[in-house]
Amino acid sequence: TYLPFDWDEYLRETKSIAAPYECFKQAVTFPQNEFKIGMKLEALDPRNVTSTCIATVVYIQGLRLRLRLDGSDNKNDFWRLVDSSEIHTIGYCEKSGGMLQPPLGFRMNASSWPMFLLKTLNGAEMAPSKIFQREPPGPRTNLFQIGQKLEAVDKKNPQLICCATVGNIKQDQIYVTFDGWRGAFDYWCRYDSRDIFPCGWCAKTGHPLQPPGQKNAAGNNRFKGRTLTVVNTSDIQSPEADTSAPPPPPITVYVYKTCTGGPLVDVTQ
Ligand code: MLY
Repeated sequence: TYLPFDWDEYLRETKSIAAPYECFKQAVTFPQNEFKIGMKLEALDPRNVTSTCIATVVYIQGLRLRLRLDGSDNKNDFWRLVDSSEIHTIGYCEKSGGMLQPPLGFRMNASSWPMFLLKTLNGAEMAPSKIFQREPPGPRTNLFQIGQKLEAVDKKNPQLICCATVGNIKQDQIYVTFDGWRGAFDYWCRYDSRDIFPCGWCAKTGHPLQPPGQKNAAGNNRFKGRTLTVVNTSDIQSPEADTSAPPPPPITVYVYKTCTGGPLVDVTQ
């Protein structure tokens, strides 16, 4: 069974507060997710947002859909909420005077697109319009404050939603920092991004939440100490050590913040 992350305990431990619900462009009453794997719909090509393409639902997680553009490869899947404004029922594009486009990186010759389109839609299960949800309105201004906690999509691993903190604010942008990670995944986004959620959103919508990582600078991690890596275990010698044996693999040790380490400990790790 899946134990949801204990936000209350974590907020207490880190002496921090959760960003209030009003900060987010997310539904207050949760819509149902009635999409099914295999259903087809229209989606904007995330790599070329002026194009509307055919997409297939390849996976479902809580209120999110994992989508793959028809005619594209499986390396460019992306995720959308069931109440995203970027997905529509098939026929929507044409009704609004547009034309379905091949995805960026279409596997075949562009001239085969019309035939490909016919074939991909022939006999397909099209997502019915009643299961698409209206996008929530969202706040009119940036209400976030530095230090507030939230849940955020890791854009480099977009299947993951993780514990995060507002690290900075600039006009209508917030800087999302991932708790317990060193900064490689952090990003700026608009306050009304659909990739950020209030604490507890994952648990309530049936989506897994990644707990904080264990590599930590700011002390906002449940282990309270820094994570340090022993960099050179071969320097650890006892009189009876067998010098011909291969060195043991590196290990991770948890050290209290007050500990300054020693020559074997690389505090920059
Ligand atoms: N194992 C991968 C994924 C890291 C995910 C980081 N997120 C949760 C902020 C890596 O180390 O690159």
